[in-house]
Amino acid sequence: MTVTRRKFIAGSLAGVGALGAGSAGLRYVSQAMAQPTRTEQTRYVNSSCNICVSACVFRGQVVNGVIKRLEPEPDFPKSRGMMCARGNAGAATPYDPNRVKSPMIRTGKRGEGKWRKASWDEAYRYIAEKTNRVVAEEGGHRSCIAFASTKGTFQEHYFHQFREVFGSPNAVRHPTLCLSAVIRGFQSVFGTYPAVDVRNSHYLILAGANLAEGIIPPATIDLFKRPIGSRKLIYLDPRFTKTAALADKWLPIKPGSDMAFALAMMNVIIGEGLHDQDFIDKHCVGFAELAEHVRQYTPEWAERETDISAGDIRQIAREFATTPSAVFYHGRRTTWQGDEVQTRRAIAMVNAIVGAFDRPGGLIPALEIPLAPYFYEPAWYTKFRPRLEQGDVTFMSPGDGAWIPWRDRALRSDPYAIRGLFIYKQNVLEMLPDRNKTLELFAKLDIIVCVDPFMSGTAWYSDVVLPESTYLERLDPAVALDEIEPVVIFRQPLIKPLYDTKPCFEIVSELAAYFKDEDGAPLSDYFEGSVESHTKAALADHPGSLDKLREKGFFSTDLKLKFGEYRSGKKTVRTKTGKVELYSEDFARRGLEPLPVYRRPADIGEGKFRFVVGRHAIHTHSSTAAFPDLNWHMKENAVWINPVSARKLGIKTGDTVLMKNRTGGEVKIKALLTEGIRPDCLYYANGFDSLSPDKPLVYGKGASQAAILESHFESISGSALLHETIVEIRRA
Ligand SMILES: Nc1nc2c(c(=O)[nH]1)N[C@H]1C(S)=C(S)[C@@H](COP(=O)(O)OP(=O)(O)OC[C@H]3O[C@@H](n4cnc5c(=O)[nH]c(N)nc54)[C@H](O)[C@@H]3O)O[C@H]1N2
Ligand SMILES: Nc1nc2c(c(=O)[nH]1)N[C@H]1C(S)=C(S)[C@@H](COP(=O)(O)OP(=O)(O)OC[C@H]3O[C@@H](n4cnc5c(=O)[nH]c(N)nc54)[C@H](O)[C@@H]3O)O[C@H]1N2
Ligand code: SF4
Ligand SMILES: [Mo]
Repeated sequence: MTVTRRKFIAGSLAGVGALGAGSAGLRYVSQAMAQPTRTEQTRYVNSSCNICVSACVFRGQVVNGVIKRLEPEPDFPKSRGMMCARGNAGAATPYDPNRVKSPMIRTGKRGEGKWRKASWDEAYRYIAEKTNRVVAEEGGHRSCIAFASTKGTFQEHYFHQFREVFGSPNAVRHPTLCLSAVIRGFQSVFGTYPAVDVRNSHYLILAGANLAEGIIPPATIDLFKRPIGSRKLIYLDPRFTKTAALADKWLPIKPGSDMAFALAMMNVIIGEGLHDQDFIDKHCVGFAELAEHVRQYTPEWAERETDISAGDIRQIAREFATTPSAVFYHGRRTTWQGDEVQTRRAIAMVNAIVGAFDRPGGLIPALEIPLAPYFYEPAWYTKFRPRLEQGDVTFMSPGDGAWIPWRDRALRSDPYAIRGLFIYKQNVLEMLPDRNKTLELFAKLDIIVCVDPFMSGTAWYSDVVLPESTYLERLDPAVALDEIEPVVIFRQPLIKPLYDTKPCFEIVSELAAYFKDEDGAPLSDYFEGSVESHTKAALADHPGSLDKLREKGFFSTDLKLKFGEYRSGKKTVRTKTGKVELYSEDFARRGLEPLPVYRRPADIGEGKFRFVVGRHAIHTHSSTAAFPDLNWHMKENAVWINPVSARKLGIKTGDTVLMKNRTGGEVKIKALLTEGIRPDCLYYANGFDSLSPDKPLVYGKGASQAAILESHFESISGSALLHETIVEIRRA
C-alpha cells in the first residue's frame, strides 16, 4: 500500500496571508466601552470561553496588557448575553501561580512529584525516543500508542490529526463518558440528536437534565426566561437541584426507572387516544407495534417502578399530549444505567407520538453554517490493527472509542498491548470511574504524555507535561456550532502567551518532526500552514466573516431555522426509512430489542445506597474547583444524605464518614444531611481531592468521585455508567 501524504485543501489556502498574528484582533476597541485614561491603555477583545464546552462568546477587557474582566457579548445568540460564574473566573487562568510554566520531564517515580524543567526540543526528543522504542518492540505497530482527549477546544482537532498521521486507531475521546447514549437513542428514532426549542415550549419535562446547574446555553438561559406560571416545568431527579427549585413539580424518581415513566406516559397517551394521529400517519413507522407494546406498561405498574404516583403520571401524560408546544427534553450526560440507549429511545418516542417535532417548542434538527474543510487527507500504514475494543460495542464511533471497555482490554493487553498514552485536555485519572483501575493502567504504560496548562492529577502521574497556552493567549480556528440559531466562532488572544507555553497546533506539528511515516518522511509534512491560514481557509466561502469574527467573536449568516420543513416534505429525517422510527428494524437486525423493554435495576440491598453524580453550577468537572475565584464558594465537598437514612446510621451533618463501593473503592468525606435527596441515594460534587499537590486548594480536600465510582458500561453505545455504583457508608 502506498502512503499518501496529507495536504491541506490547496484551493482554499490559495492567497492566504497571515491573519495579523494576533495584532489586528487585539486592536479591536469598542468605542462604547473603552474609556482609557492617560495612564491606562484599555482595549476590548471578543473571543470565546473555554471553561466548558459551550464556548460562550465574551468581550474581554484588557488594561495595560492585563486581562481585567470578561463580560458577555450581548449579541451572541447562543448565550443570549449571559456569562456564567465559571466563565467570569476564567479571566484569572493565565495568571494562576500553579500553571505549568514550561515543559516538564519526570525524574522520580510516577506521582512522586519530582520533575525537571526541559526545553521543548528536549521534551520532544524524550517523547520520540521512548515512543519509537516501544513501537519497535511491538513490531512497528503504532496501535500500541493511544490518544485520549475531550472535544470542545478547537485545538483538539490538531491533536486528533496527530493521532491519525501517527497511525494509531486507538482514540479514546470523551463521548462515551458524556452523551453517546442519548445521541444513539435519538438518532435511531429521529436520525439526529436534535436541538430542543426550550424558549417556546409551554410544557417542559426534564428527567435528570439539571439545566440550572449543568449549564448549557441557550437551554439554560431559556429555562430561566420562561415566565413562571404560564409555562409548566416537570422535573424528575432523585435530588432536589436548582432546576427542581424552578419546577412546578419535582418528582424524586427512583434512579434507573425513567424508561418506565416514559413507557407509562405512552400507555396513557395512546390508550386515551391523545396521540397525534396525523403526524404519526405521515411521518412515523412502527406505531402499531409501539401501541401494542406499551399496553402492558400501565401507570399503576410504573408507580411501583418509579415511586411516581399513577395519578401524577396520568396527569402529566394528558397535559403533555394536549399542550401544543410540549417537549420532553432528551438529556445530555446520559452515562447513567444499564438501558441508557433504550431509555433515550423511549423518551424520543414520547415526543414523536404527540408530534413534538418540527414545531415551535419541540425538537428540531439543529443547523450548521458550512465551513470549508481545512484539514487533511488520511495517512495509510501497512501495519494496521483495528482499535482494541472494536467488537465490544454495537454502535462504535471509531474516532471516539469507548473508554470503559477500552481500558479493560488495555489492562489485559487484549488482543494486543498498549504501551503509551498521549493525553490532551482530559483528566483521565479524575474523570474516569474507578481511579484505581486507571492508575493500574498508568502503571503498565511505558510513556505517558499530558498536554494541559495545569498540573491536573493526570499530569501529575505523567512522564512529560507539555503546557498548552491558555485559551486567552492563543488563536483557535473557526468552528461552526450547530444550534437553533447557528453561529461560527473562534478564539483570538487577549494577551501574548505567558511563560514557555504553546498552542496545541505548534506542539503537535513540532513533535511530528521527530516521527516518520512508512515512507521515511517526517510527520511534520502533514502539518501545513498555521492556525491563521486554516482559519482563513475555513472561512473562504464567507467573505468578510473574518473581520466579523475579529470584531464580535462570532458571525451568523442568513441560514435560519424554519419550522415545518420536515412536515411539508421539504426535508427528510436522516433515518434509514426516512421516517421517524418508533419500531427499529435496524435494532432488530443487530439483535437488539426493536422497542424499549423495561428491566428493573438490580436491588441495591439492605442498608446500601446508590451513588449518583451531577453538576455544580460554579464548577466544571474536575478542572475549576481550584480556581481561587470559585473555590471560596465551596472549599470542600460533602456527601448528601437524607436525614431518615442518616439517623439510622447515627450520622450528623459535619461527621466524617467512610464510604465503600463493591470493588475496593473507598473515600472519607464529611456528611451533609438534606431532604434534597432520596433516602436510598448519596451524592457529592465533583472536582475535589485531586491527586495533584500542585492544586493546593483541592488537594486532600473532600473526596473524588472517580475514587468511589465503580466501572460499568453499556454495550449499545459503549457509554460508561456512572449511577451503577452501590456503596456502604458509616461514621469514620
Ligand atoms: N456548571 C456546569 N455546567 C456544565 C458542566 C459542568 O461541568 N459544570 N458540564 C457540561 C457537560 S460536559 C455536560 S455533559 C452537561 C451535563 O449536564 P446534565 O446532563 O444535567 O448532567 P448532570 O448534572 O451530571 O446530571 C443530571 C442529574 O441527573 C440526576 N439523576 C441521577 N440518576 C437519575 C435517574 O435515574 N433519573 C433521573 N431522572 N435523574 C437522575 C442527578 O441527580 C443529576 O442532578 O453539563 C454541561 N454544563
Ligand atoms: N466522576 C465523574 N466523571 C465524569 C463525569 C461526572 O459527572 N462525574 N462527567 C463526564 C462528562 S459528561 C464529561 S464531558 C467528562 C469530562 O472530562 P474531562 O474533559 O476530563 O473534564 P475536566 O475536568 O474538564 O478536565 C479537563 C482537563 O483539561 C484541562 N484543560 C483546560 N483547558 C485546557 C486547554 O485549553 N488545553 C488543554 N490542553 N487542556 C486544558 C484541565 O486543566 C483539565 O485537566 O467527564 C465524564 N466523567
Ligand atoms: S456556560 Fe459558562 S463556562 Fe461554559 S462556555 Fe459559557 S460562560 Fe464559559
Ligand atoms: Mo459532558
